[in-house]
Amino acid sequence: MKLISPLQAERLKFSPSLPALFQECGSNVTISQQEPLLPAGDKDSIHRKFPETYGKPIITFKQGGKSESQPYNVGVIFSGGQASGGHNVISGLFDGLKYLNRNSKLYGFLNGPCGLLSDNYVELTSEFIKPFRNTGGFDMIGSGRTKLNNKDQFDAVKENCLNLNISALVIIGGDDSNTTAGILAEYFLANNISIQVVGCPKTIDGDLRNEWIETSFGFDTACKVYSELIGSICRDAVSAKKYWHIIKLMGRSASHIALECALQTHANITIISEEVENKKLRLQTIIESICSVIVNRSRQGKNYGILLVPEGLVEFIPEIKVLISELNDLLAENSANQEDIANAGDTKELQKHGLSQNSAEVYLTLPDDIRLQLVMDRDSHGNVQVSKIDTEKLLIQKISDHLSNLKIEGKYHDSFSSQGHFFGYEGRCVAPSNFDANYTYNLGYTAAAMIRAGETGYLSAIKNLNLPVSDWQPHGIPISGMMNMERRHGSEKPVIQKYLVDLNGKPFNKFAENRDNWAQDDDYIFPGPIQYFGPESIADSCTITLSLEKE
Ligand code: FBP
Repeated sequence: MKLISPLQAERLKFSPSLPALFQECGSNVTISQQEPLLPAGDKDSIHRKFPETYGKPIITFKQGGKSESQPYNVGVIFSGGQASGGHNVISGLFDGLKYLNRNSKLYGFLNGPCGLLSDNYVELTSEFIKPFRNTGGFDMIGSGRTKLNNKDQFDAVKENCLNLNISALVIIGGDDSNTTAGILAEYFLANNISIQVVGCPKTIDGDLRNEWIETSFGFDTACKVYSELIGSICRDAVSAKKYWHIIKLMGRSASHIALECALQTHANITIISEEVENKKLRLQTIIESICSVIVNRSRQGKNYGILLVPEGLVEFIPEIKVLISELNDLLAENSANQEDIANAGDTKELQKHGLSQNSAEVYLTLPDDIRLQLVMDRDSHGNVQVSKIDTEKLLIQKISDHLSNLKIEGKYHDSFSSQGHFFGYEGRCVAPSNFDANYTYNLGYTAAAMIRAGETGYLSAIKNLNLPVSDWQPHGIPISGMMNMERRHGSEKPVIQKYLVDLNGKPFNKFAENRDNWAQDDDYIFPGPIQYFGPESIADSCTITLSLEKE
């Protein structure tokens, strides 16, 4: 038998809690239809793209009849980056389907959407799933980032599902993957293919969220892991009193993770990309405001501190955003060559290769390795891989330069010593917190209930997540109702709108009210590691973001 740690062994025994409704009748529920959910904008365009699923109602559940339901054959995939709790979505889905009929079958397609295309699958039996219950990671069936976006792919999915008599597909993914779930549901309905499609909201980034989806799974666990690490670094900083720690936190676009970690730890400075964009703060302005905190703290004898930086920052700094967009266009159209731009030594030469004068000047102010990352690290569409840019190193370099100038001017008298960190992958596959373990299990269980109800083009969701699990309310949200039109790769596409930090929202306000104090005082909080056992107030807590938003 494979050796597992004592914690793993205890964690396997964890039995996720169920909301009152599922406790009473399992997944054998019927639905009550609520108001139709229409998209907030672009109604006509979205109606044209989703004639079959447009205007579907939000659904809630009530006790079903006693009769045993038919057996279901269901397929499931993970799509995109890992997020703690994925295995419990599958466990909940499996248990929900077996509750409906013990002859139901669940097939896991391997390594994400590409497994659906290549018919690469495994049957998920009770024995197969058992060792993965309450564990982190997506290794039960793997994940991937292949995009399903054309008719040939949709037909391959249909073929491979029908060969296994699969009548429902569950897609566990973020905003893009659930957009695909909506498009696939529409395609199947329009072509009389009887395969239901149900999505589940996953991403540590916390940006698949709206009025109906209170949070995406994995956000809770990831923030708890990062906050533990940040708390430990705060303690080290205040003990050693010699370093500024510049910590980049995962979250490709939105700054929810950075904001939550700031609320959990009271780090001295946290940059929120959405505020940078809103106030049109240039890189130099950001650097000057960071340095003013460093100088003030140094005057109080505190030549140390912690700065949190969201991973996606550079794309929100106005002049860098323009530069990235120009580079994307030039390199995607192949009208410029990566090496030519990388080797260009002055603005004239850069302009010759297609950059505007402003962007050429901005480009030349960046450190060499950042320039190379901007030009050479491209994704398959030719776009800059923003998540691979060493933003923490960029800031360290710029802060050092500015402080040296202040020193020459006699305004700063210390020496700046820094440590750069990136917290990302270490937070995505940890054994899910109790919150995520319960949430994900119930998302899977709700997906089974939605399959039982015969619904398609829906996202599995749960309301009242700040309350005890018994008060949680499972429901289904029509994906077409969450769409808006966005320009992607040169044309207007329907996509689920990404939720960025709301600068009028309670979590940001709480941060904004306190940040001046956190900058000057050592008001650090040390959340410590995730607790799986012990007092509910510790082991079952949800994020500060969620509790403030639901206040
Ligand atoms: P998803 O949106 O697919 O869940 O992924 C989010 C994320 O973890 C980002 O925070 C990060 O920028 C990115 O994935 C990293 O991607 P990769 O795993 O491909 O390196």
